[in-house]
Amino acid sequence: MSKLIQDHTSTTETYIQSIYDTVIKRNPGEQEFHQAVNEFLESMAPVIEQHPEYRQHAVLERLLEPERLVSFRVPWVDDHGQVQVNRGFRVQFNSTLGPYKGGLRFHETVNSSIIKFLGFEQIFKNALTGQPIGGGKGGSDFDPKGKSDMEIMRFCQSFMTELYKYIGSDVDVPAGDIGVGGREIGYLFGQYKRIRGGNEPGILTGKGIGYGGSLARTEATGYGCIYFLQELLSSRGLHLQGRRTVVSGSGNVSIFAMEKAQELGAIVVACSDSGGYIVDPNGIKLDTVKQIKLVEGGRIRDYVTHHPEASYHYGSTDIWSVPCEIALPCATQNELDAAAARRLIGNGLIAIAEGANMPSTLDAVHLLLDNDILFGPAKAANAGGVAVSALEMAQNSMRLSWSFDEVDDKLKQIMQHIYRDSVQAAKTYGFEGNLVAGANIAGFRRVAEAMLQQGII
Ligand code: NDP
Ligand code: 2IT
Repeated sequence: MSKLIQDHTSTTETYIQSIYDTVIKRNPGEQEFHQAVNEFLESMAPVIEQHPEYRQHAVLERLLEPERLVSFRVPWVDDHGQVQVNRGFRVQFNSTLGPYKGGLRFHETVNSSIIKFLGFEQIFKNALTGQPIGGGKGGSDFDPKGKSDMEIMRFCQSFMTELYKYIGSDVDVPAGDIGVGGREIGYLFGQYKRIRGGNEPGILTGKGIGYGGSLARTEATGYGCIYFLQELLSSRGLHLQGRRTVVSGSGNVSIFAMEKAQELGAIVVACSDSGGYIVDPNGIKLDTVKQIKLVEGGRIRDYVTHHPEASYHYGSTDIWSVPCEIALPCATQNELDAAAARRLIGNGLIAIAEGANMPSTLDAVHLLLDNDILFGPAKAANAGGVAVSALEMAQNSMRLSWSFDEVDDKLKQIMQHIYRDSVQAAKTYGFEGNLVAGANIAGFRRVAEAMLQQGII
């Protein structure tokens, strides 16, 4: 038995601090992972006090250690005949509620810290959806920018040639994330099928509609984020209609968040990519953004050549200087810091819903909550993507497919449930109005209860 469990006299705070210290010691230099754990542990004291059995059974200690982390070499040959070597990862963080589930990220910044922070958050996000899925994440430091279609294909094939050993429809089910969309999932799926010699649609989600994908999965994260935002706003009797909105990024999550926000009457005035941001005071023309980013694979600055009334500004994080009432960070982690939060508050911000994972720094989160800004944390607000992934798995198991509206209705209901559960958990544990804590606690309680039932594993 660990010293922590025997030491009943130490206060809850000391106990939680000691857990955090162990995480730092065991995962040196992994700042993003430390940050995600820190934010989570800030919500845990009242839960641990009300449920001494969690401490007794070392639930937190076990949760913080991934069940498994694999890292592997991904060799591939580029269009010039040169051999390239990347590093692949899969973290299988927690399988209490179901098969490991979570996306694959292809981006040059990927390392074990990024994968572990994403995998850790995924556990609670997935629990919040109410679907039977555990938490995992993976990816590679491969940079898809500027690569030809054939290079992407060869990379995906090499990646899957190693990854296939660790996944399966009842074991671990990857999907997309930054740099991994429908095209990459197709190549990954094809290679898995070729290696295994059988068609197992349940091994990946985000598949093409023609071979086992679910309608509305492409839209799910962005739409879900807006459904969550609607709940947040309606708690104060507010609506999206006519609200000036800024959405960072111009990828999968951002584009469909903009689409649903516009459908509900919001005026989206700015969006970005990693190079900079555009401002269109008359409202972003989404067809142009889709053409540039989804069809041509171009840069967001190209927008101004189509719409000269818009302006382009270098530097993506300055997007938060654009005045707005609604801010939706939908690009990447730590893209919204305390200075940005201060500027947004000064410019009349009402609400934030996080489409990206951990887009706000911890200082920014504290500032926004202290200033009574409606705040939809990532684990809750962007859970719509993985929720519809779970619906894709369900359709694959039944060998049938639901209509777009059926899936969209289920998504809406799931987002409303997540909102209600987070509000309720915050209230029960003394964090009323703080959905960061509410989402952490609601997700954690579901996992912790099932962990107790499954014994010390
Ligand atoms: P995409 O690859 O489709 O789009 C990513 C967007 O963010 C692009 O506009 C990209 O710009 C920008 N971006 C990426 N990295 C950076 C960076 N370091 N600095 C500034 N901008 C950056 O990814 P998704 O839309 O799928 O993912 C966006 C976020 O949403 C991520 O945090 C992801 O983890 C999260 N998420 C995704 C889900 C999904 O279903 N896809 C589900 C839940 C969360 P550029 O084009 O220049 O690279
Ligand atoms: O961060 C996320 O929730 C995702 N990238 C989606 C994961 C999934 O399995 O659909």
